[in-house]
Amino acid sequence: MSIQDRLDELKLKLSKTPVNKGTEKERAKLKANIAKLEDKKESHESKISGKKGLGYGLRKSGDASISLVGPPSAGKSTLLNKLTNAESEIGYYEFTTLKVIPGVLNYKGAQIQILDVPGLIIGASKGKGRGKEVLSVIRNTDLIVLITDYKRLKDVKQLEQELYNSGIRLNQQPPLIRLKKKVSGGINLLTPLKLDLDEDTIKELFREYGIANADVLIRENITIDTLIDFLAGNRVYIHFIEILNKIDELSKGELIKIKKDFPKMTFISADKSWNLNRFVEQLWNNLELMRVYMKRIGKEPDRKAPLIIKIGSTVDQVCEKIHKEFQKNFNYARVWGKSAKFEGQNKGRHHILLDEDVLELHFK
Ligand SMILES: Nc1nc2c(ncn2[C@@H]2O[C@H](COP(=O)(O)OP(=O)(O)O)[C@@H](O)[C@H]2O)c(=O)[nH]1
Ligand SMILES: [Mg+2]
Repeated sequence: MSIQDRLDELKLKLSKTPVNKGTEKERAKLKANIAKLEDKKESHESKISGKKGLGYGLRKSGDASISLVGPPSAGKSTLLNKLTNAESEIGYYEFTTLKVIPGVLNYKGAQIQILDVPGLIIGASKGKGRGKEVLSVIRNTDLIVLITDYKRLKDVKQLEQELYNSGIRLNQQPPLIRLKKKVSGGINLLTPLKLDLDEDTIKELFREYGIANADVLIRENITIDTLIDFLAGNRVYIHFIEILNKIDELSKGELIKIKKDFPKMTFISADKSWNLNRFVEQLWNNLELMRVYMKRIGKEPDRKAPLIIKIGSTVDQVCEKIHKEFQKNFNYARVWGKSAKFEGQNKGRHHILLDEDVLELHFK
């Protein structure tokens, strides 16, 4: 029996299993087996085609990367050209963009790579088109922007499903689970919460993934699916923004109606440059980046060239980003700005910086 036959069989069985407390353990087992087979199929197929992780031979560059996806002719190329230095071909026909085109958006001193990724189509996660390659590009970016127009609003849910099927979790945090494997003693479950899932079901899922002995700390009300995500270990958690383009073609009444049905969507006209500033600000906020101005002793910092780093980073992480030697030889830092109680305050390596802080490093 092929992997696919086995998968179809299990999926049929799952669809016939009623959803209630009594069938929880059975459903958990079925779902785990389905997830494992999907992963097995995936690695099997990529072995056959001999393809490695990143498709299209693309390299990451800049401080962060964004993938721009959506149905053909939604306006991906138009938007990319408005936001970046890229020259992405704009066409009246579908499938004008056959390869991924990168551009760089310069914003607040950061260089943000935006990739025009055309091939995310319905069926991509099953390998339709160059689906697998396309998904592996998307997987490696920091933010996904899905662009559509009023004619293709119904595609949104399906494209989200394609991303989900390929192990990409949108606007979701990794499950709050800590696992410490042991050699004996069974599964020892610890949680400060009252969980909806039965302890038995949870243990069964761990066993399905070959973990028989471990201390497990669970700090959120997990579901079968989020626990499988954790156990599978190859899921990625990426920020996600949905935009509706071509609002210049809509009446006020039509817009109001769509806004009601899709409250989370951002409305733009790439062609007319409507709402693009707000949209770029939204990109920046979702990337969760901040600026740190490095200062040499006795000199003014260069405010045009910030170091771009994740929000919540420490002095130590800044050192690491600049040079390993900096991290090794660090003595203390002086900090100006929002995270300092007074100008030029002395801080240690674990100090958490805030946006637009000025940082002066002192070494041993
Ligand atoms: N009315 C209108 N047309 C747009 C807008 N943005 C893009 N278009 C048009 O939509 C068509 C497809 O655009 P393109 O950027 O090539 O879409 P892509 O296939 O997603 O890259 C072109 O004819 C564009 O001129 C917009 O904001 N308003
Ligand atoms: Mg295009």
